Amino acid sequence: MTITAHFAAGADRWPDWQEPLRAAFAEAGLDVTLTDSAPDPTAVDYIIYAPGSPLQDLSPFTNCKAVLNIWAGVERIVGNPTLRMPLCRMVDPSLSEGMVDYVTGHVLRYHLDIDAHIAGQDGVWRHERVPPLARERPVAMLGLGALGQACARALLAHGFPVLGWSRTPRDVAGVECRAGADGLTETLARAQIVVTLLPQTQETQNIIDARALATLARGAYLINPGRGPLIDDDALIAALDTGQLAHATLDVFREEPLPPEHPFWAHPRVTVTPHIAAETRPHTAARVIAENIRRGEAGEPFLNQVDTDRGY
Ligand code: NDP
Ligand code: OXD
Repeated sequence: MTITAHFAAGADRWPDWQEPLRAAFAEAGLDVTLTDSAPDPTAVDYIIYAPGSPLQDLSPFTNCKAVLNIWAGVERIVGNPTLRMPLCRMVDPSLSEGMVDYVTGHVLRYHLDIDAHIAGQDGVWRHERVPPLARERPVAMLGLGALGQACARALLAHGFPVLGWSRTPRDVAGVECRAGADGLTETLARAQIVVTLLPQTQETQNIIDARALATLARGAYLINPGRGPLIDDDALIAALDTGQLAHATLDVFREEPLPPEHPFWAHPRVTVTPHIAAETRPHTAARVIAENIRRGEAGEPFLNQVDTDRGY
């Protein structure tokens, strides 16, 4: 029997996704009718979804077996009251590789003080800036999920001590893992660079607030590719202004695109990147979608199913 998959992840993405999805379905031996329009919502078995989709009312999709999100983050769909079917998020090898590159690149930029050399190329031979070794520079990884663990492993391979923090206790080889509120304070107190790879939930809002920033060693660095609301923006600017925090690299914001008048753009101690830390790549992610459809049809548990009560 033919399976119907409705691509509701945005008209702009349809050209890039059609071919990889069809190829992945064929590779998985699935007979799928893939459509970007759903004249009869009751005939749809799976919805392929992205945040910001024009599709917000899922209630007509009465026979839909799952919503398959092509993003890792689900904060813009998880609370949708019409979501009555399972929701799966994206865990994709290319997404993880992209995030590893982004995080490693920005950690090394801070660690080696690359900015000082670029800005200080003025004909004066200054030899005073010898960086510590990576093994002398603890990095905190807030969030030890698919992306946090991949980044932690890459940083460990470079020699950085990694301090990990998660909601429930985790055991990640080589990482000093902590959980809970006390665990956060202990983690931050020892870190020189903090990376936030947490989902946006009620519990993680403003996790980096004035108190958290004050817990850090003076002159620490922050890299946030997680979500904007993890950070209290005013507290962050205050910490940067006093030098408590030396610099922040921010990829995600409460409002995206970041408005031109937002103080982060002009702040000398902030680097803004336009939500480009990691992108879902259709050729690898289509296989994850196909595998979840195969599982749905075989009555097997879905991969990466979101716990809607937990919010991620
Ligand atoms: P996962 O769901 O795999 O991991 C989330 C981690 O955060 C888990 O370790 C989880 O703890 C931890 N966590 C959740 N809530 C809390 C809490 N209240 N206190 C402490 N720890 C908590 O997510 P991913 O690693 O796949 O992705 C993380 C986030 O990265 C996404 O939600 C998205 O927001 C962002 N992202 C950003 C991209 C970009 O381009 N900027 C691209 C892709 C993702 P536990 O292990 O106990 O469950
Ligand atoms: C994601 C993202 O959640 O790109 O996948 O932010």
